[in-house]
Amino acid sequence: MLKSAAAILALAALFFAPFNSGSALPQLAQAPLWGPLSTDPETSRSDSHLSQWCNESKAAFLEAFEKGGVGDWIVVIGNEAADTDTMASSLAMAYHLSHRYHQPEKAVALLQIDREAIDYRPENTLALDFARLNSVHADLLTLDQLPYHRGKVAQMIKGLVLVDHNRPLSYWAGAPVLGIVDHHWDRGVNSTADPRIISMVGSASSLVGNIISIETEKHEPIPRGLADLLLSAIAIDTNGLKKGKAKKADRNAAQSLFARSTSRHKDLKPFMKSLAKDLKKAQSQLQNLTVGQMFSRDYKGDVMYNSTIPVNVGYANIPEVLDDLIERSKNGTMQGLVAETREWIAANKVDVLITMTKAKDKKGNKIRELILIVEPGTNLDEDMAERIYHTIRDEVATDTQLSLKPWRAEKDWGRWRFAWKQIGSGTGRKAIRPIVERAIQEW
Ligand SMILES: [Mn+2]
Repeated sequence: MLKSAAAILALAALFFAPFNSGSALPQLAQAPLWGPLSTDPETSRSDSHLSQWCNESKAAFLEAFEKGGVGDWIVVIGNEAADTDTMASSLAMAYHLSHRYHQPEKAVALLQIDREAIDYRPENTLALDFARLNSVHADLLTLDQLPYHRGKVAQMIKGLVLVDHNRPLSYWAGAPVLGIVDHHWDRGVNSTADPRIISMVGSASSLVGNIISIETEKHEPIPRGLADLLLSAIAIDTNGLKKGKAKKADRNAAQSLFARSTSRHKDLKPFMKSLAKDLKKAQSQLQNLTVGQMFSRDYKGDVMYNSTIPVNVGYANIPEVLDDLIERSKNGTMQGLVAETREWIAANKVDVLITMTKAKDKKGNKIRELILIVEPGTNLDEDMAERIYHTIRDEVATDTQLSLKPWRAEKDWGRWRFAWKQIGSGTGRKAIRPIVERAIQEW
């Protein structure tokens, strides 16, 4: 059954019913993006070849844990923020590895989030629907379905292929990195990976798309749904192939994937623009998420070691400011926000949480805030929390590059938490991370 994009978003809204404010769902582009249902299996919108394969590879991988082991399996992972690019590039890479004529591998894509978190990014829900994947994501392998913790799985598998990041989380230390296809800054590790393609283009999905199109004679054409999914990721990351955002590799990949997609547009450019518009619209529909879901939505965390003590450090990006988060809490107060943040931190066993908020004020000026929370209880006792909090706070507060001033001093945040407002254009996760890492190693 063909579900319209509006219908799937309505469904997503129902899913978050407790906080459904009933506000408008995104207005999708006037002209339908994708072709109609057809009796021709090659062009049919109901073609779910991709979903079928996803289901099969996931089932075979999970079964292998009980039957003979997973020693011959490659797990393809993207980064743990699990955005559309990570989803599309990991599924595409796993598909590619398992379908080439020469040396096909047993490969499965693993999303490093729980299944319910996929919908915390409404653009993911929409892109998956466009690609005709299962509406409740039963065909995707997520963390909550693994029979063991990542650290144990790492020691059992043949190896990892990384897409959309180039250094795996510390949990995966036991697994060899066999391949890398990424568009982030090269951290210079895993030099024996083959392929090792790291290029600062708009989207990792473009790089995987290009591998597929270059090696197209080496396997059957990819499912049309997979071309559609990769195009969605490229459209989001390059804002519809916008100049400056899209590099040559992005345009080339989009062109070749377009020929294989179910798009009903004749021309690539208007199609990509329209696709980006729909997905961007969906991206901003966050009104039904709870405070905790806002933290989970774009979260990157890992374990750091200070001599012998493991410290769980995480970074959350939130596309709204503190005042909005306070309003989002169940009772709309600062205390409410603090309580819900605490709950989330405890549930996720985080010791140090760095939150970066970002929004525009009424005049269109960018506002960025930085929130530091250190929480004893998991790995840290109160003395450790005290020390680590002050070390990070001092490092961050005196950093000239960050240029911060305290966020409303009259608001009581409680112990081991502090918020700043950034002055000027501000900097993101990339700039703050080394400061925090240094502070943790020094305390
Ligand atoms: Mn990416």
